[in-house]
Amino acid sequence: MEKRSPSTQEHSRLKWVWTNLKGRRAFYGLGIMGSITFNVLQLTIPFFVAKLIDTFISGPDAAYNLEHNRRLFFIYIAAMVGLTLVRTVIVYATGMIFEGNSQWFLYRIRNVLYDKVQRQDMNFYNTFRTGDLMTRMTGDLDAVRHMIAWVIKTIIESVALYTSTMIYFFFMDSLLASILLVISPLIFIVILKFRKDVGPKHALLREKLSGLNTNAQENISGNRVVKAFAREKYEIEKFDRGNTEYSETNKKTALIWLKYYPAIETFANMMPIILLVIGGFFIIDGRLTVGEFAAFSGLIWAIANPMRNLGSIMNEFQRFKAASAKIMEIYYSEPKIKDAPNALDLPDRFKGKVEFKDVSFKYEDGKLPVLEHISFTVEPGETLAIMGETGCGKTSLIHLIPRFYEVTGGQVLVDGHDVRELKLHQLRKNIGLATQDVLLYSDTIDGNIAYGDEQLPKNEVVKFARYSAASDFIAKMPEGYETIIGERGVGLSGGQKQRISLARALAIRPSILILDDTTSAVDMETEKEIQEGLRNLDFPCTKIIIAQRISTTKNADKIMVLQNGHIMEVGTHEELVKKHGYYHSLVTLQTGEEEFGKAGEA
Ligand code: DUT
Ligand code: MG
Repeated sequence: MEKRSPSTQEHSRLKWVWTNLKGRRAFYGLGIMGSITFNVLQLTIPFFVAKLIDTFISGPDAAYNLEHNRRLFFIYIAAMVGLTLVRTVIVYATGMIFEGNSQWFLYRIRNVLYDKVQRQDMNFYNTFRTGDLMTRMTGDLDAVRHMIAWVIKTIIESVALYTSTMIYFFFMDSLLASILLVISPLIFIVILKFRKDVGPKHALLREKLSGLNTNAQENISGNRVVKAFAREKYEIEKFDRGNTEYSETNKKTALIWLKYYPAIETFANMMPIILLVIGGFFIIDGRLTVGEFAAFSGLIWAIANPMRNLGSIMNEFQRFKAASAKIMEIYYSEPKIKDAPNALDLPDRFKGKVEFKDVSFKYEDGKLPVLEHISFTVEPGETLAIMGETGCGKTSLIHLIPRFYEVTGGQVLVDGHDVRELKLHQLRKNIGLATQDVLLYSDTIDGNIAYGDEQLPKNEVVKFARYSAASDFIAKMPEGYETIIGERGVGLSGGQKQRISLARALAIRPSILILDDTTSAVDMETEKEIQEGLRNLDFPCTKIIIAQRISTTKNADKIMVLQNGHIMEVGTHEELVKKHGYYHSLVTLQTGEEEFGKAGEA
């Protein structure tokens, strides 16, 4: 297995954040400096208040100073007003910096994640569920943004405020400061215990949310199945259960804090009491001035609040931890199928030769091999038809040509080159694929057909629609080619969707056209029209067509019948009919030319 997630240590998470702030680090640093400055400046008011009290109100020279030192009085007042203004400007600016940077980070990471998800190979999509990926790109990302905008800011503020206040306290009276300091470790012990309790809850909470989103997403996109089976009530109840669980987990997480909160609050509230009692004695002893006492009590919140904040900081930090692990998993994921370092550069149009050399294939999560010892060649311009009962490996086989999956044995060659040696982009640009489950975008019909080539002129779009026998029904649509078709093409019949998907595959003028059961839902008459269209394409093209109908396959240059991942029969229509094997029995069944008994025998 590929290693998808890096170290889960906290420091590596923060390092990841720091790495991704590249380009904004100086700006972010400015925000941090601003936060520190603002919090140190918080000390100035109590500092000047202490000076005012000791100089003009309760000091020994108070009366004299009040009479003869008025200027000093006004200087103190002006300094207080001025510093308050400066603080306001700083707090505004730092708020903007933190918010701006966090939004910038969010934007950047969201783009990276989208890019990563886009480039993943099929296996990734088999592993991750859409709802979970959506949770990562929304809720989890927001938790990380919150870390940058709020948590880090609050940590810095708390540390700056606490430290500077403590230094100031020691400066005024080291004994009183030391007594107040003793409370801090007690709060720390409580917070560390809280962290141990709440961490796993956040991981669980995140899982529950992802489950809820996945459930909602699958239901909304699968609403037709729900309706068809009249399972609305069941689905609503199922969602309700998930919702209740999520809500309960949320409550439990919040309750954990309530368990620790009283202890923290008690310790924090002890500070003013200690100050009052011991500070009072110190004033009586003349050890402390009234002004200093006022400064102590005016700033006692500045050491109590950071302690109180520790709880929310720890809580948010745990949320960040759970969310960032999920984001980093995608962030560091690498598609396994990618260009070889020395991939061939073949910018020209491919000729369209396809060759399988003793190919074997097994899905990563599957036990049994899906394809074994498959060898065949399709020359440029030829048509290969693939038949075989459901589950025999037809779709798996054609998915190896655009290298959606890697072979487990043998080689797939296009134009004589192993597909692993080709640039993925060039390889896939040369292949037009109409997949078995048609997925159309919520866009106009024109936009859907021109998906692979945005520059495609309108008349060309119409031409490709004509090749795929879609032009007639499109002309009858209310707004013709400009008609918007819904998500997954709601509003079109199965056969209509298939024809648009065929036109889309043709519109890139592929050297290799692969059709996976693309005409299964159209009537015989329309199918004939499509075959006519495919014969008259105005560009050379190798065709590989999976189909169940003899009428689709009989004109192919080569027909290959798969069974259980092996080639059972291969040849032209005439050759295979003579063989009296599986193909012959299909002919019998589908045309009714021969009596039932003979077919059964084959
Ligand atoms: N299979 C997997 N994982 C996948 C797809 C398929 O294990 O992601 C298995 C199911 C099946 C085998 O591979 O047993 C072959 O599947 P494939 O889709 O290739 O069969 P098919 O010939 O295209 O069947 P159908 O005619 O129903 O489309
Ligand atoms: Mg299939």
